[in-house]
Amino acid sequence: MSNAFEVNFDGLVGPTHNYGGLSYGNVASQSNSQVSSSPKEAAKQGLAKMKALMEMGFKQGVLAPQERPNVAVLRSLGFTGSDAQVIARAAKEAMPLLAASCSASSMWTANACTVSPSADTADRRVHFTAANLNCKFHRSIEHPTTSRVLGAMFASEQHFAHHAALPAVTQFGDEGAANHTRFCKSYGEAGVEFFVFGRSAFDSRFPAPQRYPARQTLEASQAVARLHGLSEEGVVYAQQNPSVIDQGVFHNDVIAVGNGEVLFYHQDAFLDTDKVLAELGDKLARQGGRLQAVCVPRDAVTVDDAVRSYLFNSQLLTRADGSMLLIVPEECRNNGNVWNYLQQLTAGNGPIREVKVFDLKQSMQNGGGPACLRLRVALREDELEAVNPGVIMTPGLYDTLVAWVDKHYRDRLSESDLADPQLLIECRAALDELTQILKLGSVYPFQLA
Ligand code: SUG
Repeated sequence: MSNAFEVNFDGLVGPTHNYGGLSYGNVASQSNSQVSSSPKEAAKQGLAKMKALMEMGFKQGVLAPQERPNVAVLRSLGFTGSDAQVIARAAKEAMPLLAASCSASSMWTANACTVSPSADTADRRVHFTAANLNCKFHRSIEHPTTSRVLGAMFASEQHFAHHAALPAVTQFGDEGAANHTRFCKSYGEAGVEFFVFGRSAFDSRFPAPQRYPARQTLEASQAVARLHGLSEEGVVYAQQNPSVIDQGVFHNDVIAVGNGEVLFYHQDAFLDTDKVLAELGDKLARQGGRLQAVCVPRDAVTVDDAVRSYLFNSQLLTRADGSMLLIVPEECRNNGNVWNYLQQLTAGNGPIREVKVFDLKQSMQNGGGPACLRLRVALREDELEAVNPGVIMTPGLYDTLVAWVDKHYRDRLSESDLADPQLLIECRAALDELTQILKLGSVYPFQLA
């Protein structure tokens, strides 16, 4: 069997990064609404994480941002005239729509799609299903461009299969890899894909949250598993605890993270935890693996601590010696309970041996931590060779992207700046250059018109 790796494709933060207060149920997004942002700093914080992981020896890629403001969406909502007139009218008559059409939310690439590695799928290709993200308007407009960008990155039909987003109705609400974790003995072997959903669309026996929306449905997860040709023995479905959704856990990756044979999770993350762990353990054992469940007790870290610090929105990475490293946001160091817990965790004999801290404040203020910013794709060596090499991070690409950000990004952006017609011109110039840097071809609406 050829070697296999996990490659993290991080979202490059787009030039319109701002705090629009667009995500009801996401505490950070709601509480930072209208704060002024720094797109330049945001993009550089993300790039610094990519560079650091690359330098540690992990395989790292980059996923391009989207065209914003999304003038085509504003036109579809009835705004007419030149591009500048469309933006001016939306700013005057419907600021929330302009804000949504400007969101740089595609940076959180854990929500771009769900990925199943070839070892798990019936046709032995890597499968991608773009997420419809239809719980939030500003995110529901991402998937057409996401599909084009993924197609340009993973173009080989021999190795990669792409599925369009599920029907855009609430019954099939799908948030991609943020609610999907793959467990395996090693990346190249068949594993168990763990789908966590917030509610069922058709079966009222599953309790729903009372306060905030459950974005992912069971039916969406099941459809993705079918599209990818996953076997029943290779899939486990689990319901997220509705009470944690009501406390601000809008995706499973805000309360649990897994990698290899390890599940790192909060005591309150799931409903029927014992049953879930038993099924996961059994199925992984049948694939030759041994589940190691690391439970964080609520007495040590509360759900509120988890939501504020994003402890679980960390990247759990396997180092060359087989031990694991946790990449956490700085907010974890600022929370006493979480930081104490992490000291104990790494001092013990468990699989997680080291913690590294990153400053991702610009993204964190919108509820996006280290894990939100990356899409994990497990690839065999020959599959990695079939990926568009333009999107694989290298020291040279890092330098080029930093210079590109310096040239095109603003230092500050506030809500009133979104109405500036010059912003659209700046963004298109930046993205046109980016598609050449990353060798993506034409993927944006303004390039296809
Ligand atoms: O969908 N925030 C994103 C954060 C996504 C985090 N992703 C994962 N957990 N994988 C969301 O709620 C806020 C945008 C704003 O308010 O301007 C936003 O879309």
